[in-house]
Amino acid sequence: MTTAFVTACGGGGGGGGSSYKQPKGSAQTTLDIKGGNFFFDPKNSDAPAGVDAIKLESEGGQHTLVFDGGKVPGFKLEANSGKSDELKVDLKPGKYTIFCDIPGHREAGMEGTITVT
Ligand SMILES: [Cu+2]
Repeated sequence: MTTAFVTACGGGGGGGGSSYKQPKGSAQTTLDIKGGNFFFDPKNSDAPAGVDAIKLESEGGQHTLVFDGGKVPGFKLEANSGKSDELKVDLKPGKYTIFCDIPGHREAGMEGTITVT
């Protein structure tokens, strides 16, 4: 019998989203999405396939914008009241679900889609 010492202390919660690597090239378009308690406006957006920028603007409270299902690993926008956050992303055609990952917000309605064609 061997006792494996697997210490689970590595990492420590990551460095706050800096692991995401933005695609090269300029964005074809910028999706302006407003986040509030508890909604995205617009809820459903369309974007051309390729490199686009997504901007989250908080209309009140702290909110995030992430992709569901690990479709875009590491991508996370985070904005507090009156602030905005923006990142570029390379999107393939398809329908993506986005949501705010702050506990309770998605359930309260902070969910939407981005349809890429
Ligand atoms: Cu939120």
